[in-house]
Amino acid sequence: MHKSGFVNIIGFPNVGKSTLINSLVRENISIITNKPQTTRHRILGIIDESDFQIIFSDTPGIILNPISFMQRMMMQYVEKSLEDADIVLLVTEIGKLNFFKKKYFSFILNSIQKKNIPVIILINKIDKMGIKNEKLFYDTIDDWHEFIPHSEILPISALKKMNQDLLMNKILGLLSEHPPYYPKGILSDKSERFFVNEIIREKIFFFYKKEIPYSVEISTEQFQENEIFIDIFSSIYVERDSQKKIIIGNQGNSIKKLGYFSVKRMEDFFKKKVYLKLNVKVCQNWRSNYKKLKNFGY
Ligand SMILES: Nc1nc2c(ncn2[C@@H]2O[C@H](COP(=O)(O)OP(=O)(O)OP(=O)(O)O)[C@@H](O)[C@H]2O)c(=O)[nH]1
Ligand SMILES: [Mg+2]
Repeated sequence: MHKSGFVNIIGFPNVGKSTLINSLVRENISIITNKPQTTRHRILGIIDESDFQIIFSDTPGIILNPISFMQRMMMQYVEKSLEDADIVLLVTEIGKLNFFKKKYFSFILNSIQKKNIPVIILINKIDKMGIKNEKLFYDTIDDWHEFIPHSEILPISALKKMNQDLLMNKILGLLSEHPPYYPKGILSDKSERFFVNEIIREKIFFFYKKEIPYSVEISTEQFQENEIFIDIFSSIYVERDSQKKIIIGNQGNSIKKLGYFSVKRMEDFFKKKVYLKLNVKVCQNWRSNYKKLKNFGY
């Protein structure tokens, strides 16, 4: 008997969806930052054993009022992942369910429940729980039970891998018999260039402030690999000339630092020496330009 299925992770921004997928597949396939709206794509992370294959999906955090074209595309990934899920993992944090959250969750859950897709509600970041918010934690669980009676609720810590075995057992219990959807041994659906782009973007989130990380998109024009090293050429697109100056920094110091730390992370990820050339280009209003977004792989 072989089990297989799509387990799709959804939730509001910054709740720990990417941390969870990385922890479940035991590889850093999705970038993590402490800022909201880090993930912009749907990223598959696949694990398999001889008797099962689970295809997890990380998705962008739910934006209630998407403004730019990019945000709308991001929300399309969320919608799509609600359509093809065999199981939904709804990630949330400790906190009361206010009117707006309830309204939006009802909307999502209606569509899932109509299709009889099982949902597991994951209350994440319980490692942060102290005596002070213990009451809030129990209130949160009560809120969810009241909101969705008989729902499956599991407190977890994606960061500390708390209750991960329990979660895996629940998932395996819910999965149906099915041959593998993907050849065994494939970690993700994304290309090497995608991971390069994401690593650079992660470092930009880390080193640059305010709107810069949100105004940036990366395109890797060259990825040439041989036995010993990988030669990479990537362009950083920003929306304005002033942002280009900030990315480069005084005497190129900022971009040098960005390059240095990106290479370190890439060498760790690809397990090979990396040579990286970075280039900064201005592409006005790319976030609201459908054609440009398509070129960027949205
Ligand atoms: N203490 C604690 N922090 C966590 C946990 N899971 C995630 N975080 C932190 O929460 C922040 C957001 O994590 P992400 O995994 O990027 O969150 P996300 O839901 O993917 O965010 P978006 O991609 O923006 O929607 C990071 O600073 C993580 O380190 C957890 O279990 N415990
Ligand atoms: Mg994320």
